[in-house]
Amino acid sequence: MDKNIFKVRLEKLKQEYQKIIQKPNEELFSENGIYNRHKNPVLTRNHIPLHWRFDLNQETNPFLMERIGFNATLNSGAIKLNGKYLLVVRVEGNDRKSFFAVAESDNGIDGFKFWDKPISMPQTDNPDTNVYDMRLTQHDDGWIYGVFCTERKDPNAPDGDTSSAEAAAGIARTKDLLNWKRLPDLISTTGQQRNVVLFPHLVDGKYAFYTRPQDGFIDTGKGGGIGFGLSKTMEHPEVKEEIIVDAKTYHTIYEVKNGLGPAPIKTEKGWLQLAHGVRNTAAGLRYTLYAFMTDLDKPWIVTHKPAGHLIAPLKEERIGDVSNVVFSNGWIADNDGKVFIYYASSDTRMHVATTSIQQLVDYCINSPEDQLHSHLSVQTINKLVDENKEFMQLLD
Ligand code: M1P
Repeated sequence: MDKNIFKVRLEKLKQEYQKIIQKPNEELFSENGIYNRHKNPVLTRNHIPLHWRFDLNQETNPFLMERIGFNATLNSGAIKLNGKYLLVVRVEGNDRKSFFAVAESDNGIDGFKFWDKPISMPQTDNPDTNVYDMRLTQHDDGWIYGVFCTERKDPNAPDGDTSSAEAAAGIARTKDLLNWKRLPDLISTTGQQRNVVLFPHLVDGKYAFYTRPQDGFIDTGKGGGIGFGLSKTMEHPEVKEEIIVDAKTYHTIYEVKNGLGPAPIKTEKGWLQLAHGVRNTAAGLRYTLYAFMTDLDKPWIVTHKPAGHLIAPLKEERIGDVSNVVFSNGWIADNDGKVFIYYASSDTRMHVATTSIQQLVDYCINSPEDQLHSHLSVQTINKLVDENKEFMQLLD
């Protein structure tokens, strides 16, 4: 055995890791003028710290082999705290278990580095098998809430069915993303829940949740749509009634299902909302992101909703563990109105797109709605063509 193998590998691994976390990012030209993608992913599995992966003791690991492997860094909650851009990342191990870990950057577009250890999430009486997709909400009550999906084996699965699962909304709160207090899972009467998001203000003196009721683990069945319901407390969270804010709809990008992304951003003109929509294709489910606005005082009423997707998987984003997917559960609005949209591609890696509140509001208010029929789409295009007649010389 080459005695130097440990030393040589250590140097190489350190160099590669530094290259990854120091790689500068670059804003790309925006064809649509709504947001700018950035050249490099902000987080990949290569950003996982070496001390999470390798036993660094030469005596017990003479080949410096990876002892714990990581598969993906995806669907991340986001928040700005003490001037730092923080992502609560869904990290997935090679063992398929996901968990949460915080990654921090000074500027929000590059230099993301994981904190020393992943989050040790306290358990309820019914331990989570898997947890993922945390939405962060800085609530008026002073707590930062993390609402996430907790998944457990379906207790009613027939013998031999080792796949059926139940999804519910797990809840924990913190002040610093380091110390978390677990609260009971959200009780709702509408089946399984994923993509649950806490609204930052009380509504009628109650905590308000965006929900996504569904009959099964994958299929929404008769359920589906982005829902909204109220709970008297967070200590015993229970939504007794859910109204549908944004329903899944035939022949749209959210025909099969949809779900809210991050907690909404407040603007003078209403709440900016980001969601994912899912449709079925011969190549499998296609996940895209869309934006809409809800009323300032009644955040369960949609006021503006452009047709189609805002962000769809493009180029290398289209390929990964679950291909043809973009998913977002985190964005950050800076005080100057700049917005950082954090999105994962194909359940594999994290990206950022930057824009502004002004641009997103303009997009939501002034982009045409989906008229749900091809001939009406053509009418909409032709209206723009006619209105553009007097400006056509601009294209010469
Ligand atoms: O694989 C795509 C996404 O599938 C699920 O989304 P939804 O809840 O809408 O079905 C989630 O498991 C999500 O994590 C994943 O990115």
